[in-house]
Amino acid sequence: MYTMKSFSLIILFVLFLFGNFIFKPNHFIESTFKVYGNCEMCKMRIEKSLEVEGIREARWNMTSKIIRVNYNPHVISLNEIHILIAKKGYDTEKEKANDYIYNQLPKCCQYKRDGNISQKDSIGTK
Ligand SMILES: [Cu+2]
Repeated sequence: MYTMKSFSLIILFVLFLFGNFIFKPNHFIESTFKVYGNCEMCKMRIEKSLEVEGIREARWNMTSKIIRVNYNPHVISLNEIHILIAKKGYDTEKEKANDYIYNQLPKCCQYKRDGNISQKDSIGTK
């Protein structure tokens, strides 16, 4: 049964090499966190910012300010998701949007920022 054994070993080795690749597409998890915004337009911008590879669905609730993101952590990290949103001018509970981008939002979309998050550096282009 020597050949059978080597065959099994080869199969195991191939699974080890490509397993991550093969199983990637179905590995989705869900995360919820706070994103600051006001209206339907904000909702559109926030959700559109997450139309990228690795994210299956993103739904922001205008009332609760909570976003629910269904994503593949092998493709995109939660941190990257926060950054994508902040780059569109919206503070999340972890990332603060760049002031310049925030100020370019329509007045009605300029949500209250005071005390939203204890801040480090803001995200986005100057
Ligand atoms: Cu808005």
